[in-house]
Amino acid sequence: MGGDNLSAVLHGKNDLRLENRPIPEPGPNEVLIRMSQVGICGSDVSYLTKGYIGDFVVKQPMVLGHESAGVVASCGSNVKHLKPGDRVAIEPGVPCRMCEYCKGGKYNLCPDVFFCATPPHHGNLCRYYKHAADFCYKLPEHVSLEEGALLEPLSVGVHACRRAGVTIGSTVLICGAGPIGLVNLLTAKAMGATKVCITDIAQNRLDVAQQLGADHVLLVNTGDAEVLAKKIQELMGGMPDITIECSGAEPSIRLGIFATKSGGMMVLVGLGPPEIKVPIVNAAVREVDIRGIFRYANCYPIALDMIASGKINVKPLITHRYKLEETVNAFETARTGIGGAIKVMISCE
Ligand code: NAD
Ligand code: 572
Ligand code: ZN
Repeated sequence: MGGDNLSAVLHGKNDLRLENRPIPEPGPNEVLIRMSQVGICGSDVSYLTKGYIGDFVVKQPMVLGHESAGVVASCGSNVKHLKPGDRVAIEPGVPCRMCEYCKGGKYNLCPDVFFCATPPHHGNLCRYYKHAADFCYKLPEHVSLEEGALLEPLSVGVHACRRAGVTIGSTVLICGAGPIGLVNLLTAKAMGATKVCITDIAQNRLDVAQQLGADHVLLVNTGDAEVLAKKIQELMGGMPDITIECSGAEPSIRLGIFATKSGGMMVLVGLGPPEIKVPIVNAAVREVDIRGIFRYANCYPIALDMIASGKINVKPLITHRYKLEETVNAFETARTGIGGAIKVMISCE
């Protein structure tokens, strides 16, 4: 215990402090990790600027950060597959392992999950952090710690595209070109989608999407969704088989339903207001299935293999880099999106 463990602690709305905390002791099935790279997620920014997301309220000081990778410093007595010095990506959600969801393999639906930087659990934007060893994935030498941290948002893309049924020849509409829309773009292309169209209300985000391989981009507004759906059909040469909604905005979800081909699938990734008005009868009578996703399960190994094999390149998502000591500036960049920020990465070394 004791020692230097500088940590980015959120004390409440707009009250982020860098503080020294005790270095934790790993349990028998845990590893102590010297943190290296932590990406800032939109949820970290929401906790900072609003103090809550939905029912999850910051009521006590909480260390931020859940997109992370580091180096194993020490191992608990039962840990066999890792050793000090190993570079690992950290899967931030550790479930109970005992409930029907965990036993059935859908451990993302476990009601008793520990998830980094979701109140009341601490995250890992700090120098030292302990974690369940089996939720740490050793990185091959040629995969960087930054890429290790990006396995987290990439896993959201992998889970969404799998639930959407993206396959060779799929035509896909992605709504919203933030980090999550972009990892879905990369994943859908890697899974064989032949045409991917992406929308946003911000042209600079569409420019990035185009550089990352989007076949079509469409600058949308909050106007008539049926008119926009027609535009997408014209642009793509047909209605998309699949829509992956990554903004959470009501007009975009409405557009997603109208745009998707009859018999197709829309996956809701973006989470906005809890209740919204959508053309549900249109979806029903055209047999457009609507699915949600909640984080991911069993996706880290796939995301890692996609990066290690060169099938997906997430490096261009990183637009800004800061040191742990510069965390407040890093969050300001992430919050404002200044300088075309997509993924802001913090080095804890
Ligand atoms: P972000 O805010 O950076 O990106 C959202 C993008 O949507 C922005 O570029 C914004 O300009 C765009 N947008 C807003 N209104 C739009 C509209 N009408 N049409 C098209 N685009 C529009 O956020 P992000 O980090 O990319 O995350 C996206 C969403 O995914 C968030 O709602 C987040 O909470 C959610 N998310 C959900 C899960 C899950 O498990 N379901 C996991 C991770 C993230
Ligand atoms: O990387 C995981 C992740 N999940 C997000 C957002 C950002 N990053 N989700 C959106 C918010 N929900 S939630 O259920 N919640 C705050 C726990 O509203 C989780 C998924
Ligand atoms: Zn996140």
